[in-house]
Amino acid sequence: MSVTVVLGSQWGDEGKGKLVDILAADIDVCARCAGGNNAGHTIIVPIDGVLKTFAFHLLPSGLVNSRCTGLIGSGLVVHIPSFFAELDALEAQGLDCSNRLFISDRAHLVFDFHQIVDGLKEVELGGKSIGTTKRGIGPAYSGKASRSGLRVHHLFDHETFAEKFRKLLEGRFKRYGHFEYDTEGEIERYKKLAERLRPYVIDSVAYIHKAITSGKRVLVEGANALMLDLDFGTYPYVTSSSTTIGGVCTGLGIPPKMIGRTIGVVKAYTTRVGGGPFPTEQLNDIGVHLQEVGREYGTTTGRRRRCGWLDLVVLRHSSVINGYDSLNLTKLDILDQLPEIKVGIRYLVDGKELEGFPADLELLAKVDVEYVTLPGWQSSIENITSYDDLPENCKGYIKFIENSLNVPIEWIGVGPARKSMVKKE
Ligand code: 2SA
Ligand code: GDP
Ligand code: MG
Repeated sequence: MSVTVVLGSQWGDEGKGKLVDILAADIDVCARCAGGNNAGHTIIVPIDGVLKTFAFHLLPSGLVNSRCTGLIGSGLVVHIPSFFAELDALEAQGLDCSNRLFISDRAHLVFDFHQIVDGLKEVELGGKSIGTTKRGIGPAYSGKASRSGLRVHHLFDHETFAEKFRKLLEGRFKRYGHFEYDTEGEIERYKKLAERLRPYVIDSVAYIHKAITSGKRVLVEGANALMLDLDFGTYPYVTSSSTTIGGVCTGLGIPPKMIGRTIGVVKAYTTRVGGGPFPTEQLNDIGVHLQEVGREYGTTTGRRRRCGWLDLVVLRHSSVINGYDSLNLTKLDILDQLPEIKVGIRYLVDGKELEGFPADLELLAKVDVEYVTLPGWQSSIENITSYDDLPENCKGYIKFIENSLNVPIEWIGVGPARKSMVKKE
């Protein structure tokens, strides 16, 4: 009776979706616990001998496996039109999700006005904007925290829904001025959407407890990543949900003792989308190389991702909070051509080492990153299937990370496709 959890260890886009898809072969339920359709998980799998690419945003990536049921937990914020758009797109690609996709009646709703407000807030911030995905995530979680949000179950009491919706919107007009919005049209649209949504809505607490206690294998798919966590990330340049192991319990309503193992996904270098500090960022040829070879573009917004060296200070911070049992090192193949690879090992301020990852961004701006330089392997590892066959310098890089974090690396990603994953015994 235990749950497996996959979490992002850096600033997101580590390749969580690919690992979730691989693990989903032996999983009954794949659940999302936090975030919304700001996430972007790309999966490349062979279907009838042809490689197909699936992009997941709100729906759990485990759905590619036809025996896996997807659960959208209570900790999420859900834009219902996007839920259906994603579902329709997956079904158009041949993925039949009927009777195996559920959504919690406690999940909060994201409306178009949240997305408008997301954009307006970013404009207000000017040069200090967060660089959000503009999917309305922050405004919807703000409504939840201020106890004025609407939840999925509200959709099924149309009169109350309409009344609360009008009130919510009035509040936004007061705060941001009157923006164009078809309030009554939106209320009518949700009346229809509610009917389409009804078969998907469940009491997710009862569902997941029954699944776990009856021996079903449950996998939780983390979205975003530790450094984007509302509490432990680079606040305020974070998302508005709990992206850590804590968010698994609060976002699904399960106790910590039901979590069996936690796998951290670590990209072999670092990327970040949007604004905010990034100590090992490389604003030079190395950054461009990683961006281009790694095809580092946002899965949801198409934005270029900022790139830099691996940062062990970030990973230690991430590891102590999430307590990883093992790691999946991904995109190691992107380093194939480099003669030398650097790894950030310590942050120094005025020559003195900082103990952890600083909360204060002013302090973070002053850090000097100390690097070690490791030799590259300068050969392609994409078709390698066994750990022993990896070049010695490549194994050296893997061992260096493993030893520095004191967490075993269990999987090594050597290419984007499902088959390009080396299992280290
Ligand atoms: P938001 O929209 O309020 O959650 O944005 C707040 C910050 O969180 C970052 N964020 C992300 N960072 C990496 N990947 C994300 N998902 C997409 C992807 C992003 C995309 O897989 O590529 O397509 O641009 C994601 N979602 C949110 C965001 O950049 C802000 O820094
Ligand atoms: P997620 O948000 O953590 O699920 O990651 P994304 O899907 O947003 O971004 C990871 C990108 O890297 C996707 O395009 C994946 O197809 C790709 N990818 C994942 N693992 C590997 C790998 O080991 N090698 C290479 N070359 N690409 C990978
Ligand atoms: Mg992503």
